[in-house]
Amino acid sequence: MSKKNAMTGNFTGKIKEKLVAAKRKWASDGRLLTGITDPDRANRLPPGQRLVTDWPVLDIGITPHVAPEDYQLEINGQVRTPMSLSFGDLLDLPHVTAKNDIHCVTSWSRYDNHWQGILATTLAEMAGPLPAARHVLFTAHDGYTTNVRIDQFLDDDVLLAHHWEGEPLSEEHGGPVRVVIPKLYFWKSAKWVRKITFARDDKPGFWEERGYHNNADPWTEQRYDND
Ligand SMILES: Nc1nc2c(c(=O)[nH]1)N[C@H]1C(S)=C(S)[C@@H](COP(=O)(O)O)O[C@H]1N2
Ligand SMILES: [Mo]
Repeated sequence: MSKKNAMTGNFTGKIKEKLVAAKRKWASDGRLLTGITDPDRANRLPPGQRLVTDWPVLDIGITPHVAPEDYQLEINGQVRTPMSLSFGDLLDLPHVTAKNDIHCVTSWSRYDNHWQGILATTLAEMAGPLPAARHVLFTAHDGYTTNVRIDQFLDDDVLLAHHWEGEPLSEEHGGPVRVVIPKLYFWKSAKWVRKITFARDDKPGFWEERGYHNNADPWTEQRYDND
């Protein structure tokens, strides 16, 4: 299984095949589904979730080592101004601090994460999505991909984060820069993001192709696409 992976060109190493197989099985079995929904968010903890105080590391198994000085973020596709931004370019943009909760589909949630980063809307203002842009596709340095609708990306709480709890985001959690989309299950928040593509058409990402829900709303338990 170490053949060139179809996901991206710079994919190297071996993914955690067992973990991927187990999570695919969860999807086909509908594991963790409670059948309860809380669309109005009456509770802080979404259905079927349990609170943790540590911060689990979850990924497909390759931790890319990207030095901040080598980091580039490409923004392309259906935009007026495609661009490539270095880490320094990103640091020069207006910054925000934000606090939010993380909800991972494997059932852990973590409250009150403090981030520093750049709003997705700031990047969108610079790149200028064209009217044809309806979806946003993320590509990461480990080959991982994920996808959201453009309105989900342009929500006012979506960040490109590079600090967590006042410290540079650690490598295992996606440093130098990761996406944070608080309203969706955390698999939509690409670590080590290297490309943000505004697209006319949707394109399922790594987990979306393996049985996970395209929309990923924790409050209505959109865990799997067969529910
Ligand atoms: N590049 C990349 N981003 C990724 C993943 C991954 O494998 N690669 N896994 C996703 C999943 S399933 C989860 S739950 C979160 C975990 O982020 P954490 O390790 O910081 O908790 O990252 C998401 N983003
Ligand atoms: Mo996850």
